[in-house]
This record gives sequence, C-alpha cells and structure tokens, in this order.
Amino acid sequence: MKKQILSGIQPSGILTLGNYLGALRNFVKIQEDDNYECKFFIADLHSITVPQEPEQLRKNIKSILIQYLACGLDPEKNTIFMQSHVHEHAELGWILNNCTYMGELSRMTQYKDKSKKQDNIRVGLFDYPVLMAADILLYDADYVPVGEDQRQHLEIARDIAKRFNSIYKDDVFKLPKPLITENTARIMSLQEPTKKMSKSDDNKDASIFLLDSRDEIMRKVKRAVTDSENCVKYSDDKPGIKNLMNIYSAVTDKSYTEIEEEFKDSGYGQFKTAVATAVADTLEPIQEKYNKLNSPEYEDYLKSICEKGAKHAHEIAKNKLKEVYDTVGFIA
Ligand code: AQP
Repeated sequence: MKKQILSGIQPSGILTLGNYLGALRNFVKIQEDDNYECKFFIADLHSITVPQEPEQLRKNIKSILIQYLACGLDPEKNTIFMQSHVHEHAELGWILNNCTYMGELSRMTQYKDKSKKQDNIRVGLFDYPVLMAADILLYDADYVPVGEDQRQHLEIARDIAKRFNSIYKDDVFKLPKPLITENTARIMSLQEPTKKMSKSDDNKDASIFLLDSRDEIMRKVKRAVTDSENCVKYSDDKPGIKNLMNIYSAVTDKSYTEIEEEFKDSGYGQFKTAVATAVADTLEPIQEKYNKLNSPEYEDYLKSICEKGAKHAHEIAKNKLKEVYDTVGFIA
C-alpha cells in the first residue's frame, strides 16, 4: 500500500521563496517517489479567513495553479485540485468543530499573530486549524509536507483525530505526521529576520516572490537586514546572515562550511550578490514555464487538470464523509 501524502497552499498572493523552499519544492521531490500517492490542493477556503478582494482572489487561485505546474508538479503523477471544488472539506470541518476545544484553538500561534491584524476577528480565522484537520483526515493522509510554521496545526489535527476516534470508534481517522525539511523549514523575512517570510507581508521588500525579476531579487537581497560584523558565519546570533546562508545553501546545495570558506575573504556585498544571483538562476526556469502556461492557449488544459483532480478527490472524500456521518449517528 502506498503512503498517502496531502498538502496545500493558500492563494493569498504570489508564492514566496519560503513557500517554495519550505513546501512546494518538497512536493516536487516527493511526487517522484513511488512509495507515495500525492494530492496537492489550492487552499481557497482557507484564504478567505483574512479579507480578500474577489477578483484578485480569482486571479490568485489561477496563478497558484500555474505556479504549482511551473515549479514541477506533474498532474499525471499527482491529484491537483481546488479545495472549494470538493464540498466534503467544509462538511467534515463542521463535524470536527464538535470535537475541538476553544482553548486549544486559542493557543495557535498563527491565530494569535493574524488576529492582531484584524479589528473584528473572524470566526473562520479561529477555526482555520479545524478545516485544515478536515483537509488532511478526509484523505487518510499519512504525511503532510509543510514548513515549520504549520507543525502546530498538524499536532492539533492529530489531537482532533485521536479525540474523534476515542469518542466514536477506533481507527476512523489515521493520525497524520508532518514532513518537514530542516534547513528550509523556516525561511525568514529579509527585513525582519526573526519573523518568517510571508506572502501577505505588507512590506513587499521582506519577501522574494517566485515571479520577481532578477533586478527585484538583487535589490531586495542587497537591502536585506544583516549586522555590522561583515563576516559570513552561520550563527543564531546573526539571524539575517543565517537566513541568507540558508537560502544560498538551499539553492546551491553547498554546506554552511563551504559557504563560510567561499566568502571568508569577502564582505556582505559580494555574498549578497552571490545569493541574489543563485536565487534568480533558480527561479528563471520556473518563471519561463509560468509565462508559457499563463496564456489563453493553456486555459483548457488548466481547467482539465482541476476537473480531473476534483473528480478523483471527491470520490475518496465522499466515501470518507459517509463513514464519518454513519459513525456519528446520521441516517443515510
Ligand atoms: N517562510 C517560510 N519558510 C518555509 N516554509 C514556509 N511556508 C510558509 N512560509 C514559509 C510553508 O508554505 C506552505 C504554504 O503555506 P500557506 O499558504 O498555506 O500558509 P502560510 O503558512 O500562512 O504561508 P504564508 O506565505 O505565510 O501565507 P500568508 O501570508 O497568507 O499567511 C506551508 O507548508 C507553510 O508551512
């Protein structure tokens, strides 16, 4: 039996280098492993937990699909679909709401961070981890490839699954595990390197976006906050340089020792140029593929991927939801 993999990304803007290195690049690696069966979705239901402008959201959703493909996700090897096309996600979310405690949701770091930016905090933002648990449990996922920031949500998904199983019936839900790649698990903001890089950061200089031009990447990396030591060394005391070294290591496959050796006689200026160039070189083929797919002649192709993905996902989701409805005592 193949192990089940599931993950998704919110269409809350253009993907950042953090989303790519922390999540999407790992999706692409996993799809090549025959031991896994993968489903990757676009988390559009999740994205409206913070305000979205409808026309922009529609554009973002399509853009994320194209970014998935441009980064190498293969619709022949994976099921790719939109969350809102499979209504069972929201329905299972409702059931799981009744196995989740207010106290545990109020301890979620993402909720605490994002609710600070809202005047009237939306219930959906509070409930986000329950919908995420539904996404995962609906497909009996064994592993969920995510960045470090989602570890806490994975833990609560396991807790909810365990609680449901113990209230109703053993083994209805499989307990999912996170798949986190250490060095790229948390790419930090270029402007505040103690905070993670986010696609919805108000300061656009804080994030490198997958579709940024070479000049933009160079400008952002050159302006990245570092320290005054002018010494390229991997240390927790140097969060800006540590972050740039993580990025450089991730896109060149060089170890931290190799990087320290490479820049031992040069200052931050030369190091930053090398980081920006390596990132731009990595993103260039992705951008070329993106531009190709983002044209009217590929409209039908994109639609067909979503239709096929939703159909397949729905077949699995509907059976699982039926099992859950039956377990809680609803009449078929
Ligand atoms: N900075 C990061 N470093 C490593 N991994 C990251 N991820 C996000 N930021 C980093 C991982 O990317 C996946 C997609 O996340 P998401 O869009 O569902 O939500 P998020 O974690 O809230 O990502 P953002 O970019 O910060 O989005 P916004 O700004 O909309 O909240 C996840 O696997 C995440 O761990």
